[in-house]
Amino acid sequence: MKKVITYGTYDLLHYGHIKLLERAKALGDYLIVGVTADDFDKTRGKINVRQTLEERIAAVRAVNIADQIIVEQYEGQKIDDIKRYDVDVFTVGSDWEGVFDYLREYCEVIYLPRTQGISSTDIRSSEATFKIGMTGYSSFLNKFYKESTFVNAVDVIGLYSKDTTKLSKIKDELEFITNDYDELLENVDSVYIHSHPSSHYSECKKALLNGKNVLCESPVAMSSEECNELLKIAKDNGLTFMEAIRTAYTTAYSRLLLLLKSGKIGKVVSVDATCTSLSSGGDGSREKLNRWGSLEAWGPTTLLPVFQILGTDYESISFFFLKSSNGDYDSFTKIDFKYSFATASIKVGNGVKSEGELIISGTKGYVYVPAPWWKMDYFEIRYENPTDNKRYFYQINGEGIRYELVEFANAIRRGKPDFYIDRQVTIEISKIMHEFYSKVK
Ligand code: C2G
Repeated sequence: MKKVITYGTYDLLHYGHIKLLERAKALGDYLIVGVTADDFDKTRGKINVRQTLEERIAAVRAVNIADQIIVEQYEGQKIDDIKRYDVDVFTVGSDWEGVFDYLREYCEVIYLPRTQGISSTDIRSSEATFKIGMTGYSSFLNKFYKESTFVNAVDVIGLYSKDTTKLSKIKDELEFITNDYDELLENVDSVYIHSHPSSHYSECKKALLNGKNVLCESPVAMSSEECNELLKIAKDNGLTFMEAIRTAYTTAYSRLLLLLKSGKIGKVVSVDATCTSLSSGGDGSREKLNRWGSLEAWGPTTLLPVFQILGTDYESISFFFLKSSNGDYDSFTKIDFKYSFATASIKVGNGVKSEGELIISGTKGYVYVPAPWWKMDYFEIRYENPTDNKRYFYQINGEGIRYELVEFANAIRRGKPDFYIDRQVTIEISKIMHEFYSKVK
């Protein structure tokens, strides 16, 4: 029996895929199809895959050409599979011409002509593309715009800003720039808000009341009342309202949460998160409009693991903060939480430097995430006996912004909130902002 193997993502299965499978089958008597796992696709840069692995396997199975379906999970697996299944022929479309010649050492390699005129990318791009307008002035928007070019379903076309001095990189890329928020809203269907935190609530509210989907940097509001109001407007109008803490959308961070919930380090008794920089938030300029307090700049990022791991039912909270030399904002803040079963501490600085690590302590071991943990691609689970230590690595591109945008587009398309950040966490972050800044200001 002549065995043939081929691999693919097979997203949104189309006739180009089917013709490939038919010709692959005709090369022998038994066809094995390797469908790529979600993580594997993300690792190799395919972040726009619309369907889950289960859906893609079901679609391949439904066309009844494959004799066996396996999952491709890691780099180099093809060699293992060819040996494991005693394969005679590896085949793939001609768009991969030459890439798999190294497999000739193990089996025959045949590249089949790719079917012209159809691709999953074309299908995805032909569907709704969301027109996004950005708000803000930080140089971070240059990065956000660049990241958006990797995401099929979104077009960042406009910017509302009162100060574009730091945005020269994207001025020529955008269809329009305006200092009139109404004009921005008239020309887009979604907004990404990265203005000063004190403007988030008003900008979110206006966008939502104008029927726009909103992706807003955290904190989305500076009080739980304002936050609840925004959530209600979004719900009542069937709009997507998503909090942009990009850490939440990285593979490493979401896998870390799953490992913790599965008891890998026993009961979590402490979460310690530190984020500092010397000029984060509004480009570090100090005039009133742009200066960001340490908690405004880094609070949401550090509070995310605290609330997602320990919950929001802490018994007590205490603040320590230092003001900047000119006295008008918090340059360093430490917040301690006491739970009935655990403790947590965040340290944030804007104008203060420290080691930006995340340490999660447990009754069986602990998690160590090195700086800059908030754009993690690597973490360790450490135990009493170092030989039991485990290391995890998940490729990340662009700090997680593109994955956040993919989830935003998916949430709009699905018509229901993303499941990465629980609404209670969003509300609690806004509440902490109010409690803290009513003390500081
Ligand atoms: N294909 C084709 N014609 C098209 C589109 C795709 O012949 N119009 C072929 C591809 O060449 C590939 C298979 O269909 O052999 C699946 O394509 P994709 O789902 O796009 O996955 P891809 O990542 O290209 O698969 O490691 C090998 C890769 O996984 C190959």
